[in-house]
Amino acid sequence: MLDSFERYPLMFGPTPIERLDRLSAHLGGGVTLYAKREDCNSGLAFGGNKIRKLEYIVPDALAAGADTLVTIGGVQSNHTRQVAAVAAKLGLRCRLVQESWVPFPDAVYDRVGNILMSRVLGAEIELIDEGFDIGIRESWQRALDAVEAEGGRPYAIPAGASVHRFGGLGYVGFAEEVRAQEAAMGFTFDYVVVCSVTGSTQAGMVVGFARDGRARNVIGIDASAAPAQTRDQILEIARSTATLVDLGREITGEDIVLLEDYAYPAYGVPSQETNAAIRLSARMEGMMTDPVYEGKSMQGLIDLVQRGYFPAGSNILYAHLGGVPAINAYSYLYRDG
Ligand code: 5PA
Repeated sequence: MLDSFERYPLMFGPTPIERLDRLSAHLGGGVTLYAKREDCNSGLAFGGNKIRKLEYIVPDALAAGADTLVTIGGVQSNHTRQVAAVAAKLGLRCRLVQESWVPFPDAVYDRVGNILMSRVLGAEIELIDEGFDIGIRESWQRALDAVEAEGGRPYAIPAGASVHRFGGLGYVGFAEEVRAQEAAMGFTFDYVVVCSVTGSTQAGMVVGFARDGRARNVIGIDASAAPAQTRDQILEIARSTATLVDLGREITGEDIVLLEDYAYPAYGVPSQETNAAIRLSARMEGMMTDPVYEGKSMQGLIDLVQRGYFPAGSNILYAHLGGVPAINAYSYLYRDG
């Protein structure tokens, strides 16, 4: 589906799929859980899902003759950290707009984790006091204009590398990679569980798995706490990506499954149940997840298994999209483990 698109390799290669035996058994053994370790996909500042997306965006930035990548996220954005690492690797400059998307009071929230790494990676960072919004932001537009005014050639990467015409391609590639791994392993996954906020991860998967009739087997877990906007954005990106890759059929609202029950109390703020899920997957599998994204999709996965959402015997693939560096900004919550 992707042969006609240029890809700039930034990952180690296909990401490993790991069986989660202890967690599966702990949850009753009725289904088998696996994790696809997108969190270990690259040597670029701990990697994560944006690296896979950026493989299809970087060729366009290079072709445009850009000298500065400009993007936006929250203070503890994983996306901005990954863009900073990619810029460093390519020898480009990086300008990050980091907004106050998360109402979290940890004293060193803007000093540790992702933002610490982005600073070390050499990005120029502007902190802006604006609340959560995955849409196109004025602050980002101003940063693009500022780079131009300084004589630079900015390349615009929207929040989460999502609303970019190539933003969905990386996770179409994920589905193709999973299909190849399924062929080698001799079985297919019945469900894929994925965390959604800006939408192109799930959108790409929906398009990629639509090819063999599995669009609705991609179970999105909303972590935005603004699910209507996230759902619209997933659908919009999936539709345009389907056209781009010549899927041969339209994507409709029916193809998008987004569960809204786990994002509470707010974007970037974990509930007690999210923290319990983070501890459980850590203690069962040695697999770390974070309080903003993967802890919430892990909570969703655990809850859905416990509620019997998946038929007995299902093989379920949890897409681990990265994000663990942010846990450092929540140190007080985990002071006793
Ligand atoms: C992010 C996003 P999408 O934005 O493609 O829906 O992916 C959600 C997601 N897991 C899931 C992790 C670890 C993520 O980092 N992060 C954003 C960021 O700024 O880091 C785009 C919001």
